[in-house]
Amino acid sequence: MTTTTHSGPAQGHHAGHHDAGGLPGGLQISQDGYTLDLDRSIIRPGATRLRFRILGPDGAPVTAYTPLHDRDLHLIVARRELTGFWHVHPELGDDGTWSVRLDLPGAGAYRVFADIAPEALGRTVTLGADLAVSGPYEPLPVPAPATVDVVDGYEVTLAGDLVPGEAREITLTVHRDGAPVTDLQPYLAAYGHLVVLRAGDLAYVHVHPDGEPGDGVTAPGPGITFHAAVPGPGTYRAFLDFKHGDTVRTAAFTLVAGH
Ligand SMILES: [Cu+2]
Repeated sequence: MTTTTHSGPAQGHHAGHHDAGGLPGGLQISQDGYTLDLDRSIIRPGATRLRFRILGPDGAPVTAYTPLHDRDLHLIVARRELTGFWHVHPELGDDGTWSVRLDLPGAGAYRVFADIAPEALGRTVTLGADLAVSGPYEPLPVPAPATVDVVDGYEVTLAGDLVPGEAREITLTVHRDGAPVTDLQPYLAAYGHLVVLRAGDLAYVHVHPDGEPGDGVTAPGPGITFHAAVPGPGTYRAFLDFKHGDTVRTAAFTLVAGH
């Protein structure tokens, strides 16, 4: 999934695996009758409020959703070069308008993903739309392949390979000051959320967490295990959200699948 990879009642029915064309999720602004309708597709750098609606097959804003990992909608924003990533949870107004505060730091090309399970659809769909932040900017290369990232003093290591067309186990291990972190906090019903995006077209790869807090077998670190299936060869960027010390942090990795 999602996933962030989102479980819940719709788990196992994530978009990207089941649509007729076999397309990965996130590539389309409109899919399965549902459309991501951004209020604005060009914004200025800095703090702003992004508003959007999910339009249903009848053209009306959707207000009934099945929660995925405790939320009705997960919004992912990424720079197209995959050098920036935000995972936020907008609020739904009575009129079907979602709204969220965003603080995108600089000009550039961004992609917005809405991960949802409309109640009437009965499964997950990931819609994607372009968002431009105005101003001059210099495109950057996708970060080089790396399986270790350090964020705020946490060293996160990724083990596992991505193989096109196969569900593979990926384990992320969290250390701090050289010691394994064994008291990760649940965040949205999991010890970690992993979103994997393909460089070049930003295909959104669904990732399923292996186990969840309170199931009696899943330890709160240092390892967090996922199953990921990438749709083809290419370069992928994986973003892990994890919570410790009451703060959610994101570690990022670049992986090459196949060939
Ligand atoms: Cu989320």
